[in-house]
Amino acid sequence: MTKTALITGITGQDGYYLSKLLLDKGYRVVGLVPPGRLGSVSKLDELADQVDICPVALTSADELIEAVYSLQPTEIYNLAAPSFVPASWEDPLGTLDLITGTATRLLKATRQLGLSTRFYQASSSEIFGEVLSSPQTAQTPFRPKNPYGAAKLHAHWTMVHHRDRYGLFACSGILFNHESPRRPPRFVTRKISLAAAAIKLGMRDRMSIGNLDAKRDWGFAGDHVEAMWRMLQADKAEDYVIGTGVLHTVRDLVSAAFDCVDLDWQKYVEVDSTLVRADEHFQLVADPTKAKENLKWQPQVSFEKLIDTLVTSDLRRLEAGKISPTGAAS
Ligand code: F7E
Repeated sequence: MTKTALITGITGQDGYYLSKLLLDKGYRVVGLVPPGRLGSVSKLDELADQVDICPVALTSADELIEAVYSLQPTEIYNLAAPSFVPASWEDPLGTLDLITGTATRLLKATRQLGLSTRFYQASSSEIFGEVLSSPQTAQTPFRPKNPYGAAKLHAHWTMVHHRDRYGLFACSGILFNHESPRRPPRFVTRKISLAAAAIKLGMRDRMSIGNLDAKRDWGFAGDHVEAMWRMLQADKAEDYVIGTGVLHTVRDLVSAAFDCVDLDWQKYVEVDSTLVRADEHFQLVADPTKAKENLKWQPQVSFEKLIDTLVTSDLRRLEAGKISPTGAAS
């Protein structure tokens, strides 16, 4: 029988890669998209015609119950979230409602309908926040430092409570940074790859950056969505941290990107102190041992290959006039 996967946040980066993976595996893929955002379905490019779209207000418990009941999904992937961390300070309540509210409403719908649907909650390394030890596992204490991390943590606990109390097959993937050419350019990887490509092509002459010493565990989004799917195929519902286990600085990232276009980054990059985030001295890096052992999951794309893919993609899109040198689609 054909499996049905229901995805919130389908038009984002992870929604694209997850849809592709599930379609390749023969799933029927259904995206729950708020009626006011149906235009964003075109972001799925060639997949837009292969998935079904169900217009649903994620803020409406009734609409979600109706959608889950009529679709009877085998699996639900709850990916919807405003994902740019600094923006969560501007709208903490909206962030909380979209992240925690959607998770809670979907979990409640699954539980009330008594379905055997397996549930994936997209969690984030931001729930670890100000860590006291590195690397992090699913047992590391959570000390989020921003409204985004706090909302993701609330959604995580809500999922755990539903699993413990009602026996739902539900789990969290605590994902570290994962990137691709589909990442919007306000995130640091695409910001840098786009600038390196635009400067190489003579379309820009400078780039401003925040903290060059900030460190992250950067992987490829296509690898990380594979882990989401594997979590829902396991015998037991458990939470996993998903990351490469390798830390790099933003300076490494800048240097790797400019190396790809044979430019000396120090001539083009300037630090803008207004872009430096407060309190970012901690090291968020995954210990993916459990995912490797239980799920046989391994990241396939190295940091260097990832950066090369981003820069090459931005060079091509700029040359083809598909994006502007500062990032907006044209
Ligand atoms: O920042 C530093 C910045 O904005 C990465 C989201 O997917 O991953 C993502 O969140 C690092 C930070 O992503 C600039 O301070 C320096 O240390 O690309 P980002 P993020 O905030 O880590 C987590 C796991 C999520 O869950 C989120 O949804 O880079 N950084 N200079 C800068 N970052 C930006 N954006 N711009 C700069 O100029």
